[in-house]
Amino acid sequence: APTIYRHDYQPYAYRVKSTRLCFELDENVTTVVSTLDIERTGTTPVPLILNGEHLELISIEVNGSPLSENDYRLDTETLTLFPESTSFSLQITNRCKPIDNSSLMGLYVSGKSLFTQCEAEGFRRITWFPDRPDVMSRFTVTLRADAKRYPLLLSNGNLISQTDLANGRHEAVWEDPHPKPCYLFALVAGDFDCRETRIKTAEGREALLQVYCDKGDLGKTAWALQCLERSVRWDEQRFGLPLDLDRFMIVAARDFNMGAMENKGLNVFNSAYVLADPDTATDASYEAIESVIGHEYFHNWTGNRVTCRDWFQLSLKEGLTVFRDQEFSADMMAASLPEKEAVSARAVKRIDDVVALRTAQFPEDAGPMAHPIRPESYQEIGNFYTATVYEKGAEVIRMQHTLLGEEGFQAGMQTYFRRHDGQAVTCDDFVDAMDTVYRARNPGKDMSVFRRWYSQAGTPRVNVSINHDAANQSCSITLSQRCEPVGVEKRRNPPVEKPPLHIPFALGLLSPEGTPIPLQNGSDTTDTLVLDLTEHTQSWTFKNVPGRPVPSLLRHFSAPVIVEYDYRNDELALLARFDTDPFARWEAGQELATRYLLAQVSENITNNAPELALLVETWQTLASDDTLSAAYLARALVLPSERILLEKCKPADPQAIVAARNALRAELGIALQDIWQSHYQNLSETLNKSSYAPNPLQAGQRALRNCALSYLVTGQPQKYLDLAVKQYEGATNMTERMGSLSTIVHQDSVQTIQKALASFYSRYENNPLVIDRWFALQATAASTDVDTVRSLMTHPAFTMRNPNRARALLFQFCLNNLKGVHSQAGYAFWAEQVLALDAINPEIAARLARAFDNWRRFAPAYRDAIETALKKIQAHPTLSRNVSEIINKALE
Ligand code: HT7
Ligand code: ZN
Repeated sequence: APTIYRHDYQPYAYRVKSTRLCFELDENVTTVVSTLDIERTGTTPVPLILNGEHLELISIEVNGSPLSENDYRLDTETLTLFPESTSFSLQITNRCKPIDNSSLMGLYVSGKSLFTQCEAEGFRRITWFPDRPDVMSRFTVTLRADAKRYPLLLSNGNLISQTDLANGRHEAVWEDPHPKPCYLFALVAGDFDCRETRIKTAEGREALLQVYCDKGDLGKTAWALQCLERSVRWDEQRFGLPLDLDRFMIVAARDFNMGAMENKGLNVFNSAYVLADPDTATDASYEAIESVIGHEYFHNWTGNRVTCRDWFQLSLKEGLTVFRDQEFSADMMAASLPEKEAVSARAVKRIDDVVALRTAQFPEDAGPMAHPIRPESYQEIGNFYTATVYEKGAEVIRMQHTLLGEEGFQAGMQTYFRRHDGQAVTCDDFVDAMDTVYRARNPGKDMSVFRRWYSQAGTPRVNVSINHDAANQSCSITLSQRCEPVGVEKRRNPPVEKPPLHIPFALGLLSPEGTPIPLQNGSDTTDTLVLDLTEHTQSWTFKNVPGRPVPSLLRHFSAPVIVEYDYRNDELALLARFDTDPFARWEAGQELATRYLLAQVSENITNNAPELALLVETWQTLASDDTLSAAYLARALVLPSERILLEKCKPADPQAIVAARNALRAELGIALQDIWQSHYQNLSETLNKSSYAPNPLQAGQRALRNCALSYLVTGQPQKYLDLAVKQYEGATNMTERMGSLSTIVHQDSVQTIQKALASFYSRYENNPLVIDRWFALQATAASTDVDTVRSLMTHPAFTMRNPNRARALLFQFCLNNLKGVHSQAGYAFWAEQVLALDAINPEIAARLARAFDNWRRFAPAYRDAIETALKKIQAHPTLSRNVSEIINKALE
């Protein structure tokens, strides 16, 4: 497949002033008539190139006259015309086959309904069009379909008319007043229930908010509608951005490749991010729904009103919108709690986001798919909806927020919208807006060094050294940054020179007794100072530091970097006990546990390993600290995940990681039995006093209660398994039920496991989202191996064609069951499933294909077996462009 380069960008040679689409919808064969009002931008004639794939051409007319085959060129991916005049009307009639479309890109069938997914390049599967985000057009859409099968016909914008037609068909006409690129086009046709509310926007406009779902699911849409209304309010209040539509619709789809899609005024969602009630959704699902609904809604400004010039700029909308949804969730959590708890609620959200970044993005940035947040090249854009573009992209926005402060950042956003509303722009345009404000507020400084974050891949390392001068009571801190070559850079000769980045590095100092040392900041003092690291090495000196301090580093994770500082173990224990920054405090405990666990795995890292006793003591101190919220404790007391540990283990030894982590969980379960029991007891009493609500306070309490249960059962299964069974049987909500079921499934009593799984299945057999959980739980269970997964694949409820189901069983096994998958049989199974999925849905297959991206880091026996499996995939004769890009890069 050809490689597309960012530097080859050329503006499109034509404008599409208006687009009229008329659909004769039918799941077998849909006919599309597209009428485009086209104008050339330059003075000399140039070919008009339109994208189109898997389409059947019926006719082409220019200004009402049919073209003959000699007048155009048609190949598998493009239709080329040779217009002489500067402006003309082009009408194309074509057919497509929704029923045969298993890729879920373009127009496809889900259940009995029809949906579209056009981002990034799905519109070309509907009709021929300039399928690129910088071609914006005003859309009018006519939908015709059988009135019984498809009573609801939805598209973007405003409903202009609805008419009954002959032969039991009907028609709806929609007009979107906002010019948009075709990736934001959507249609939905089907029979749905709808929950709605009318609101008045801050500008005084009336707007209708609607959530559509399959018949029978209406009872599970209340939370989604609340989240939508809260999103509207939050964007008005914090960003001053109003809803610009009379009607905003969300439709839940069972079959969907990603989380959701921000089509203008008609968001299509994976039903997993819409449907919730206490009996079927966990606290984590409620939280995820809030965040995804916020995310898609916030795209209305950051993505739709101002969109991307080309797909290399994807982070322009995705990084910014993830930052906005993270802040939305943090504000929502904090708002529901008293002020004291609000600080820790924000820290909990930050911890969760950083864990997600380290789980998915750090490995990506160290592997064969490493790319800057604004990639330089790609073969298949679908492969670049990555943790780097999204999550690291959000960190890059967050650093700009840190450099400018809330007020300065909002001023930068206003500048951005003032300059670019209604345009398709670049990441540089965004930073230009922020830089204008930054320069005005920081004379003599600019963001030129900061911009390198957009073009440099790899996770930078910041090395910290401290020099304390006891005589002068001063302390100097030296920060040095470096970023190793990653991905293709490793093979460059001469080696790539990576210039320094602008890293806002938040730091505090603690006395050897654990009290905060005030740091001079201009004429004030502060506990936390943000240092501007812009060179390879810089030093700062602090006065009035009597003893050698313990540094609290990268507070609130102020930059997406890895910190290197040679802490003594007792210093980490001190930070875990006393640090006033909740993020750095959590980090210290996790680092202590990581050191202990890695030392169990590899004999050569024993020089700085803590004693088990220090770990137990630290966990005990944390678990008994009643100033900490339950939600925070649940994060602080859980050990670093297997995947995060694997990332730090050299060479990576998955089976040893699993064994070491389980052993430590059992040790802590036994050693702190009394504390776990008392938490379990107290939290049960507290939770029993009120009915279920998906609020952060209760969610934290349930999380800590499940954490305590899991430690108890892991430590002494014979003594505490009954407690888990009791919780399972008496559960009044899904969080309790899943917490206990997952504890049951991860121990050894086969009979208890089978009984609980059977009861769960029969209770929820008609709820697909819960059956996904049932598959996922078994996929990750300690006893599950390839044979178990194969047998689950023969279950009548399993299908590869539904992405949620494939993710629940295959992805969960391959990505999150290290014990089960890391064997020759596991890798062979993975290769087989990548190929099977590729024939159905290349976007999904390519994601599974990335499971062992970092195979070269593994210990030799694992490495060789993964290489064999990768080569098997590579040798397959009909790989999609998606999978072949991933596998070729992995083997390069
Ligand atoms: N902007 C949306 C991207 C998306 C997508 C991309 C490729 C294939 C299917 C897809 N579905 C949605 C999602 C978002 O970031 O909001
Ligand atoms: Zn997005």
